[in-house]
Amino acid sequence: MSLLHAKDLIQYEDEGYLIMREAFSPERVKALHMAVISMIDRGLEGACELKWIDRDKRLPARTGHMLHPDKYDPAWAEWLAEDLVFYIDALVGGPARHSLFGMLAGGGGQSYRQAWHRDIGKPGAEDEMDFLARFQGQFVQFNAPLVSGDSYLQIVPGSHLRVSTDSELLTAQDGAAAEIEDMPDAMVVELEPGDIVFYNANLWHRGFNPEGKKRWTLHCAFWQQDYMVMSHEYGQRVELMAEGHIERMPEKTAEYVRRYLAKYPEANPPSLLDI
Ligand SMILES: O=C(O)CCC(=O)C(=O)O
Ligand SMILES: [Fe+2]
Repeated sequence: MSLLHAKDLIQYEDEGYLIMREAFSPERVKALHMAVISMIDRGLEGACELKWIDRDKRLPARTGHMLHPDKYDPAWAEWLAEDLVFYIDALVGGPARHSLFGMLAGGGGQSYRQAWHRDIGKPGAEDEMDFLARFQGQFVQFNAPLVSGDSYLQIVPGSHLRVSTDSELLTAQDGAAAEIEDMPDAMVVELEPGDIVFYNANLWHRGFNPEGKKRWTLHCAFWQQDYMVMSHEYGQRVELMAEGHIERMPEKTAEYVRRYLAKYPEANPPSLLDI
């Protein structure tokens, strides 16, 4: 596991992303890869519900909630406890909580072209800058690929801390038709298994795999522990509290899940735009 230096934290703060190369051991990558294969096996048997790009070719579509009992694998939880918590807590400046744990998946030639977006930001709104500043350092998400040649995430470095430019707004309007050349200062994030990119989801960014190449990229999000569970991450309580489930997790992963449950509103979860 690589150490995190002050310069890495500054890079994350200023540029809104941090790439750590060879952050995880080959054994870790293998364990995660095997866990995806096992999840696909369970999906084919009907033991968990997966959406498919092509079932016969064992190509799952984007998958969420992989810490829920049906998709759970000790490999996910051990990775979180042993390798990731260290980075996540450092990047949100203190203890974090679980939010989302899943996998971006592609393959079979199925084109995947997202529009340029900020996940939370309010592009073009009058209070855009205040809104972005409110979230700075409070949450983090990451992409960690398990298949080589992962170059599907595109970002505009540094765009998380300033209002959107006219050309960003115009390019976003083009939706899936926009090309990378249309977005000023865009950068392709190139990763290999063992690497990880942490990023602020308010950067201008998109996923782009127009040729539908095989992609398995673990994709997870975490919030600083005091944040109330919001509508986009709501609805996981029953599954996470299944009998004996948290108890079988390594302690640090269990803590992340317990902190999610501790901030679970009984009703009416706030939307990201309300907080
Ligand atoms: O495909 C990716 O790497 C990015 C996905 C994304 O930005 C999203 O679903 O909001
Ligand atoms: Fe996004």
